[in-house]
Amino acid sequence: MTAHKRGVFISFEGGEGSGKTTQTRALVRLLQMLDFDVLHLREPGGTRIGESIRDILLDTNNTELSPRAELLLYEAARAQIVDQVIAPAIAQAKIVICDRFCDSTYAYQGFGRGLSLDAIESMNSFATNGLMPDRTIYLELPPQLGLSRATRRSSDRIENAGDEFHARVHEGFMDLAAKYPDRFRLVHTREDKRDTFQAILDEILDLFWELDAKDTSWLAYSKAQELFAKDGGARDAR
Ligand code: Z5A
Repeated sequence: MTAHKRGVFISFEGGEGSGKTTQTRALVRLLQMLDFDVLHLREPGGTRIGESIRDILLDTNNTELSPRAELLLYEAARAQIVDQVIAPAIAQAKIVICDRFCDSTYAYQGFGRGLSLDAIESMNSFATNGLMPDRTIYLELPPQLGLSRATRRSSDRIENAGDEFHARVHEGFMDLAAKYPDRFRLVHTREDKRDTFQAILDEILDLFWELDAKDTSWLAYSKAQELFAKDGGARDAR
């Protein structure tokens, strides 16, 4: 394994169909090829309890779920994954790649559902125990385009929330990009998945310099080409 002293936590955010799954899989695979100890997680989920909460949250039958109950369920799943998986992994100097984290709550429950942003920020901080990603990659894509990609498969409760809801969510993410420019990096989703991947690598390289990982050859564009050439992407490590 590549030696480093502390873990790195990177989250991915974006609307539906923005390519988070595609890009996180490729990144995890690249880091594994370079011998890093990597965990690939998703929110809500990533633990047995979190996956049960996920089922409740995404179940299209749960139309009566109130916005505040929805918020509390996302935060409960988050507290569980932080305590059970993320905090111990960071302490063991692992690399954690998480598909969504508390910024999704700010955008979906705050801007989307209209719940108090102050309340959400303090609940996020309670659920995470103050553990925030070192870097967040926001894959920006116009909501309509992302939804049309995502709903090619069967859609879930949040995807069904309507165009105006998803436009507000997009606005929420843009608000975060303006508020936290150091952590929250906007990457425009390109037509070519490999170009998007390269843009992501450009936004996270400095984190690996800090780990004393001297071999930066992994940034070579040819590596990204190679990754996407195999199986059209990378295997699911979650
Ligand atoms: N949620 C919330 O409300 N509050 C919270 O606090 C949290 C979450 C944490 C979780 O759903 C839901 O919970 C989510 C937010 C809400 N809302 N919804 N719905 P999820 O985890 O099941 O789904 P998702 O996070 O929205 O992801 P997704 O729909 O699966 O999409 P994705 O992972 O971003 O994209 P993808 O699967 O990689 O790509 C989608 C398709 O596009 C696929 O066919 C790809 O091959 C294709 N693709 C990818 N990149 C490209 C490019 N560059 N060009 C063309 N086509 C592409």
